[in-house]
Amino acid sequence: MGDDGSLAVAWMTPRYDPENEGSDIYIRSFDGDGRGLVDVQMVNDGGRHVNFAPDIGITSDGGLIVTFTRRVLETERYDVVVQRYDRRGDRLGDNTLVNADGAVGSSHSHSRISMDRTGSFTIAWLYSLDEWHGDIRVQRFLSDGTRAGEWQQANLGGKARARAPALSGNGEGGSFVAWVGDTGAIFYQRFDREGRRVGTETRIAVEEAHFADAIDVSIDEFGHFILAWVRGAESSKHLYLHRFTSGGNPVGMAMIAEVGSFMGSPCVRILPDERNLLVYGAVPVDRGDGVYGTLYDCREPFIRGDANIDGRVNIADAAYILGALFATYRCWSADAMDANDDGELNIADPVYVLNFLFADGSPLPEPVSTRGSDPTPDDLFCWGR
Ligand SMILES: [Ca+2]
Ligand SMILES: [Ca+2]
Ligand SMILES: [Ca+2]
Repeated sequence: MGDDGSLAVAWMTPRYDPENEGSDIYIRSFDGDGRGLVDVQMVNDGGRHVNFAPDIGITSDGGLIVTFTRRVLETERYDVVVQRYDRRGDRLGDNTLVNADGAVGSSHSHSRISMDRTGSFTIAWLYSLDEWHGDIRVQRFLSDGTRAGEWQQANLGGKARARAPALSGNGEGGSFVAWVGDTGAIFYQRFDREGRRVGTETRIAVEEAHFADAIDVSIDEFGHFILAWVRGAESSKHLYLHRFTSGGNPVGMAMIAEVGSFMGSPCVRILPDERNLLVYGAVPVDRGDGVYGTLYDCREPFIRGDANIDGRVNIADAAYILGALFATYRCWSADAMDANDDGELNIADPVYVLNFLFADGSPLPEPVSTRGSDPTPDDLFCWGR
């Protein structure tokens, strides 16, 4: 997505042609009102290649940058490729290799892209020597498509079996790379706009964040981030969402966003205005296969004190606020939990609810009878407490 609400999509299509094996990458883009900008067009050059796993970014001036994996059928070589477009959808240069080297037997694949406001961009991908050795590499590019310095290795494990790279940028050139490490845990590493490490490689200390098949991440301008990941057995996949502070501390509990027999790679985005978008391909329980999207909006109407958002205020809400303050309950609505509407979440809020319910205490501040918005805007947001 672009900052102006524009949307660009890239996808893979098999060729279904025995004379011309392989698959191709296509793109299309839309403006903020859903009108077409760039018509459908093929990104990859011809040839007996299987092109797959595309990712796409929108530059600040409306251009598109597409990255994908190219498997050459003759040699079984895997490379990561990038293609740039201007805002009209005209190609800027040709398909260009992202990985500088490509030794026989090694492979570069599963690239992800993040953009920043200056037009430069970052690509992270998986470099694997064999099925036991995988590294996550990161390369920054300037807006004209030239490399900015050397590639970096995100995981410090050396010959560890890292996989499933995910990437998000902070808009200023800094990037946030996440991956699944050889212990099955999810790790991340931040880089600054010069490609230098910021802090150290960090393990996500959440029990559910283990043995993920696919992950995605989105950071905001403050460095807070949301992680989405898929895990589970063959027949039952769970798609999790979890918020973290800029320091990497989990906020609330891991939320199960979907359960199903198939769960494709998730795509999560922190949008402006306290909203978060999750898109995923899935075969959910009780629903048909398809691509699903959910918008989580922290400005949603709420009832004061109704922390578990079941439409009623009772003792369960006091307990839920305590659970959110001192345990790992998910924060559904910070404003609902701010029972005394003083703009802070603390022990005074469940006490306020209990006094209201059982001790003839002060009435709850609006909105109370029907869901509404906060009449006293504050800095409360699901991120923090
Ligand atoms: Ca309730
Ligand atoms: Ca309060
Ligand atoms: Ca308020």
